[in-house]
Amino acid sequence: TAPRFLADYRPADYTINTVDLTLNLDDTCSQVISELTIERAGESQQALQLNGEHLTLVSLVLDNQALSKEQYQLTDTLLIIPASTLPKRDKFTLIITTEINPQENTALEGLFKSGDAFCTQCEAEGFRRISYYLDRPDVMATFTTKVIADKTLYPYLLSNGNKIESGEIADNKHFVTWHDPFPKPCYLFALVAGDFDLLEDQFKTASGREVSLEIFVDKGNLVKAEHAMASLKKSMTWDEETFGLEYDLDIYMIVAVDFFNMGAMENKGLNVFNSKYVLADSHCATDSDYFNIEAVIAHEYFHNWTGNRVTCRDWFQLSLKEGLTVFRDQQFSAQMHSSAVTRIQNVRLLRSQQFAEDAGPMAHPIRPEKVLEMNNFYTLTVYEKGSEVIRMLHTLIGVDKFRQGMDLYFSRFDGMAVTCDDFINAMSDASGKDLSQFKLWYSQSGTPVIKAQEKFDPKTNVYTLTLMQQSPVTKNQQNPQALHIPIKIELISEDNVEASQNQLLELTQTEQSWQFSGFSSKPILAMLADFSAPVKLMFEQDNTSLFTIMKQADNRFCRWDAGQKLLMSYIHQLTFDINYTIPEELTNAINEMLHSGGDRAFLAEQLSLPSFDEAASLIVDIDPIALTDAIAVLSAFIARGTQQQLLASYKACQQESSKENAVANRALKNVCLSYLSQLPEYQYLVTQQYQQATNNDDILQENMTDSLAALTCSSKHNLDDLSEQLLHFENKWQQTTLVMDKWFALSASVVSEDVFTQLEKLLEHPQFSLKNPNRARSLIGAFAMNNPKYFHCKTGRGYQFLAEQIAKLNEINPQVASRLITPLIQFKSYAPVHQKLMKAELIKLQGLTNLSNDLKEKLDAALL
Ligand code: BAL
Ligand code: ZN
Repeated sequence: TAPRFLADYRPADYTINTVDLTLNLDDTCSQVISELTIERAGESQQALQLNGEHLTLVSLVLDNQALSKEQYQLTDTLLIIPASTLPKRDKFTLIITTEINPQENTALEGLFKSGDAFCTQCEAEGFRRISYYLDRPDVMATFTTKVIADKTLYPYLLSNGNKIESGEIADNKHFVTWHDPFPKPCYLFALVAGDFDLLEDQFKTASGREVSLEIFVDKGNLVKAEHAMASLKKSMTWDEETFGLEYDLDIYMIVAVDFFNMGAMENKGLNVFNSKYVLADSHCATDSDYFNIEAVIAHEYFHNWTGNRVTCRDWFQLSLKEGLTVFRDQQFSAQMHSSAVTRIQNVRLLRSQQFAEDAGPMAHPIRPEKVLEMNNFYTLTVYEKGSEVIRMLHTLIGVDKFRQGMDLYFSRFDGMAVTCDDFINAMSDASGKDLSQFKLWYSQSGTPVIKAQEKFDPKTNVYTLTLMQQSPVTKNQQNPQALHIPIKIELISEDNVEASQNQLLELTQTEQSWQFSGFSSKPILAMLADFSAPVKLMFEQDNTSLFTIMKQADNRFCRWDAGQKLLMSYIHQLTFDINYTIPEELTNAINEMLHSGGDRAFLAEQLSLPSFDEAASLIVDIDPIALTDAIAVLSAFIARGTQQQLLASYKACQQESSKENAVANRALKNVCLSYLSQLPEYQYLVTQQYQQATNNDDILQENMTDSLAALTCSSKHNLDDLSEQLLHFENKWQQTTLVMDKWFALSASVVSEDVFTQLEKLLEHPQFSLKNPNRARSLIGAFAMNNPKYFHCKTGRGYQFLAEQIAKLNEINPQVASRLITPLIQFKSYAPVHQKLMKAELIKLQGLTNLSNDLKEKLDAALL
């Protein structure tokens, strides 16, 4: 297959107005009858070319006439009906009957079996595995779907829209017919059939309409759906209050399934979710699971307007709906929780993963220009950087104008498939702001670097700040232009707090200066308040200034960031010289922070060291072993120098019983534990916490966050109790799939040479299967992402293990294989010995027979 280009977009020659689907479900041979009303939109000599893959065509009927094989052509990917076969009329009907094999569909695109249930995943291009269709988002049709299946095995038959008919038929079968009144692209089609427990609730919209809310989960899991239901109702209220957006159907359904490539999918009225983002109770889910469930429920709900009511013209525009919807879910989470902590976590993800992607071989603008496999572009760049771009817009025009822009966007484009430019134009028209330069964020890739220089003239008391910007030059981007970048700064006046200033600077040129007065001495600059732009900052600041920012900046993000910068500078030093003497001013400052207390969730973030990936994204020619050692040495230094305070904080958090602060208390407590667990004299705390949280006589005291935190300490430091704890945990949770995922991840993250023997055993574990994406990710992904010391070990064994699993997954599930290859294709960031070993594995993979497009695209880019 050849790549597709944004520049080649042209509207479809035909549109489809209505789709009448009948699906007769069977494990190995489901029959799909699709009756389409089609209308010619282009020239009459154009053939009708419908996409279709892995389908068995049974029959084709055009305007009531069966077509013979001579009247059409079939390829592996297309059904072509030439103009000579088509009627001269502009409108005609086509009835296509196909057969598919859901059981064999391990790629989990189209119709597949997840355990005992049937379900679908059509975004981006999965509908073509269900029936021949114009599988592109700008073809929008009204769907009526009749689902037929065995009534004992599949009591629930679900699809999009409202239920209009149901009944029983011969052979113990029944059917339900659904009608979705909103025209939609086929990527939003969904079908689920199975036997579930159902959690029901109601929501009354602002205009007074009653909506039924239904969450379907595996039998026995009803209680675990309550948090998801509460999150859904919060999301519905938030979107009404924040953007005036109401839900539009009479029913909103969510189904949780165990086999799913993505986190969740926003199909109209029938979201299908990875069970990981639905099921929770405090015994089996951590605080971050709770947070993520709420965020993903919100994200999919928000898509009903940003994605479904207004959708994408073509897949290059994916960030139109994803960047915007991530921004919306981030704003929602920030309001539901601590805004500073939420923002810090957004930024951690961006800096650790998206910056690496943007510096690697698959770097692409948030609106890509060339795509071989669309599934490869559900990326951190399109989602997270895409959200940062929307956030910058929000910063530049302000909250009120942003809302007016959203209103205008919906009034212009409701029911349409549009482009990123359409969105920006609505924002520009509503706000009066010229956003023409801002649009470059959509077409340039790479993380821009901002250099800052400052000057203070003691004679005039004028402070001058000069900013320079440079976006990366790459093979695909020879001549990047200056971007329009909002830079929020804070100038801290140490001697006169009144004189401190907060400013929003609009950097639009390659180099630009601003002058500020009103200071009696040089102010201290805190850059990028709230992380106002997704950029890398090059600005040398001495430790004294960083300590001042940590203590005095208004903006909590700046306080946190100054601390991280300081910690990063020590990590950097230690990578060159592991015996570098870390100054005690660091432990003094941490002792002081712990002593003075304050917001514990924020303190937990301040105390958390930059992760391996965050640190790696700031280093060139990474020596991964030196980097893991440097982080470990810094961590142990902090532990030794602050142990009394850590212990006091640990105990204070443990004793605090207030339910409101429980999450923040656990966050701080577990950061303290992770430091203390490095010192032998405190390792009893890990044992104690594990016991209390996992093996308590009072089951109400058991808590997964605490249990997992203790186990993580054991696994990270390979403590004596580790194997006993892992065995206990495994026995306790063997029936609970999502917790077993955590067990596999922990087992793969053990920092010990023995991990390779363990990995082989884990692959043979009766509960392990590469066919389940969560399982594959929990073992292979956790090893490659969370165990840098052994993934990057000098023998190359870690790289080899990953490549071997990817080779197997290439046959089973190319999407999962393609996600997991990420750390290997970023080989150019590493020191030459590692590069060589990683590259050798990539070359082997490139030689696979049956290499999927998903892997091919990434391997070709990496090895170019
Ligand atoms: N549209 C794919 C899943 C998501 O972003 O919500
Ligand atoms: Zn999304």
